[in-house]
Amino acid sequence: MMKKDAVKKPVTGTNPLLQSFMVITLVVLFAACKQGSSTSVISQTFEGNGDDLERVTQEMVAPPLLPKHQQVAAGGPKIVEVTLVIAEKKIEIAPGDSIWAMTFNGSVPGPMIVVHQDDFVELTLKNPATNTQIHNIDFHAATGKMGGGDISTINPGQQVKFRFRATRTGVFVYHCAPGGMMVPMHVVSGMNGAIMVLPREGLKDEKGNPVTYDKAYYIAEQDYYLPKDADGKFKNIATPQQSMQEMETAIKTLTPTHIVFNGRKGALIGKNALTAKVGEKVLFITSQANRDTRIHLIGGHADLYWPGGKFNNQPYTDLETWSIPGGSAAAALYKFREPGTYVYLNHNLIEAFAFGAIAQIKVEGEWDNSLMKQIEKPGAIK
Ligand SMILES: [Cu+2]
Repeated sequence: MMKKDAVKKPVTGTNPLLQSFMVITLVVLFAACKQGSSTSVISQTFEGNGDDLERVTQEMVAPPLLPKHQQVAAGGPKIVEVTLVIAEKKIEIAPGDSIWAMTFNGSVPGPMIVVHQDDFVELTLKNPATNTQIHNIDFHAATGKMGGGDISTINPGQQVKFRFRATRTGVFVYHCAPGGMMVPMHVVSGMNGAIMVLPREGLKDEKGNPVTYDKAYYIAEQDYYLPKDADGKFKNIATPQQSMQEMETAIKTLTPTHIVFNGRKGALIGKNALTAKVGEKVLFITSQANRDTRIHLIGGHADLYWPGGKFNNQPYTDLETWSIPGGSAAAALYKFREPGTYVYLNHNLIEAFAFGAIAQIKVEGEWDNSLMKQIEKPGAIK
């Protein structure tokens, strides 16, 4: 009898130690399920090449806007058809200062692409005969073949098409990588952009609960290296070929002549400022394809910041400044709580104010004294 009881006790779960262990195990398992799939990224396997999936076309739009998209995926994985047309064009990046920009779709940065995890991106890349350079595209979101760079190199007058499965969630840089010194020169001539791969069930906050954004903006920091003449003045460069030849010396200084947001100084300032309303949750996606930066929202924060811009990690909260290593993108979500003009900048303040890595967000709404109240206006010392 005694022996039977001794055996039974642990099985019936009356042992308090065992009970605690089981409860902890269940809580951990539940938390793991809430944060996403319980399959490790290392153990993921993939089947099929997507040939039979439903197709949708995504119309590209110029940054800071994002293409029309759903935050929570409807239905199963799809093939998302995207076309990027390469344009070599002379653009003014600050009053009087120009560069022969290398661009995807004519903008610096190139357009944001938005898909969901397990969708396929089917890219048609066109290099019109009016261009002078060989180009291609390397997607940091893709797996193999140099991110697509090895199978997308095209001469002027050619086009190419390839497809990759978006297996990992997050925001990822894409850029031209035609080989050798042309890689950095095309990237610092503006030939970069980003893709956002959303989890199929949408974003989750730090507690694992669903969170949505009311609007999203894509801001890219761009470093430029304009060649100078013997007097230190920026050279007037006649052709894209000359630009590539002259820029090699300029980039080796590792000292940018311009650091701007969205292609040119003042692109997101004044009448071009971004807008939001009090109570709106705004997703800020920021990329830097070449150089480290650090982003700060003056008068605000990142309520949620995904380390490295990768959505399957638990977001950090309450950030004052968030870093973006060169060659990556970051995502931060902020709910505006007070009206006014906010400044979104590179918090190397020299790079922001002296060079141009600075944007504004104009926020409309009612002032809330519960967060800040002016007690006394500036006046003479009493
Ligand atoms: Cu290129």
